[in-house]
Amino acid sequence: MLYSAAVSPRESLPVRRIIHIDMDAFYAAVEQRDDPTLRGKPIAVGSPRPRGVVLTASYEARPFGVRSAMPSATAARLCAALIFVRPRFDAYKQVSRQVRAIFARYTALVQPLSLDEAYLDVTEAAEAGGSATEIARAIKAAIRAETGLTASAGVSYNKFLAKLASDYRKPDGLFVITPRQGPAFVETLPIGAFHGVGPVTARKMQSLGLHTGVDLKAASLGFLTTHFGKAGAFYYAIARAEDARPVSPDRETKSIGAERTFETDLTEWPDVGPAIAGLFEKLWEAYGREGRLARTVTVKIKYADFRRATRSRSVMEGIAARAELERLSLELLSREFPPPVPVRLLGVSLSHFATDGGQMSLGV
Ligand code: TTP
Ligand code: MG
Repeated sequence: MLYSAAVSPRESLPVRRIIHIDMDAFYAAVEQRDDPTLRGKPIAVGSPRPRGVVLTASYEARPFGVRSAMPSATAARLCAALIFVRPRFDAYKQVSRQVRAIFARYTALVQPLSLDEAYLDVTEAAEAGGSATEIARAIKAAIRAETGLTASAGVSYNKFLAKLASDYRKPDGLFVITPRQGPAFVETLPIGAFHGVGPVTARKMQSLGLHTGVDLKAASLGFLTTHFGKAGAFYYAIARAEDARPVSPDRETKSIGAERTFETDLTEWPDVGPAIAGLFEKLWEAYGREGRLARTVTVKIKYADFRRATRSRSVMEGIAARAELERLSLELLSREFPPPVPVRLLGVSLSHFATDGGQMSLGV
């Protein structure tokens, strides 16, 4: 039998040129840009209320230990001078649009990960003249000139390394990891610094004796898939500084969700609200980062006997207020109470994102 040699031009390219761009202290930097009295000061974007969380902190606040996702009360305790600023998602979205327009000057292969972060495949542009590093430098300069903000850039031959590189010299950084440097760079990393290895997986790896990139590289593919399932193959590859994932411009978030398994199963309706308050907090934050309006809310229930149910509700105009998200979710859940058997997990997700025009202006 004859086979035709079907190698696409992109696959036959020896080395890709990938840039990862990430804005510095994004929401906080926009607030300091727009209100000069905040410049040079420790600020946290988020609600100062006791149940509020910090979305991000200015670089002045970071030496105190103030971090994203930290309860506002903790942040205020760590840094007495901390100024809380309410988020203005419209302003962040506006900057995000400007920055994406700058990326588009260099390549159509742009994959945004959030309002402030994107991968760019500049292989073609770099071949046409000008190295990937020069392109990264030009993009940083354009961002500074046109938005008044700084970004950090990582340049490498795959997504995994480009992302690591952008983090390496933050803020206002530019760091390059060449194909020669990649494997050695990964070997020195502590397990917790691998993007794609979350805190839970990191703890599990440590309990298996995997503390650094060297340890991970020494683990066999069989060992990793036994302990980590499908993700094992990904870990095996990144330990070798290999990552074949393409920069895919149309990869869109299809849904955003949060869920919670309860220590004690739920049976009483009045317990539901308090039990999932934190879940709404988490979901609303992630939704703010996505930057597009969702039209559908879905609730998920898992029962003590492991049966599960989902219920959905859609609204034409999109969900723009947190109170609406909570009301719709609780309405859907209230119909399932009292439950036939105790409830062990509840989840809420948002989907059917606007592909255009769905301007996000979230009430907080
Ligand atoms: P990040 O890029 O993670 O953080 P950052 O840009 O504030 O700071 P850095 O210089 O370290 O990159 O996230 C981008 C924005 O997303 C951030 O400004 C606020 C928002 N965000 C949240 O709302 N919640 C979160 O938990 C995180 C991590 C970010
Ligand atoms: Mg950032």
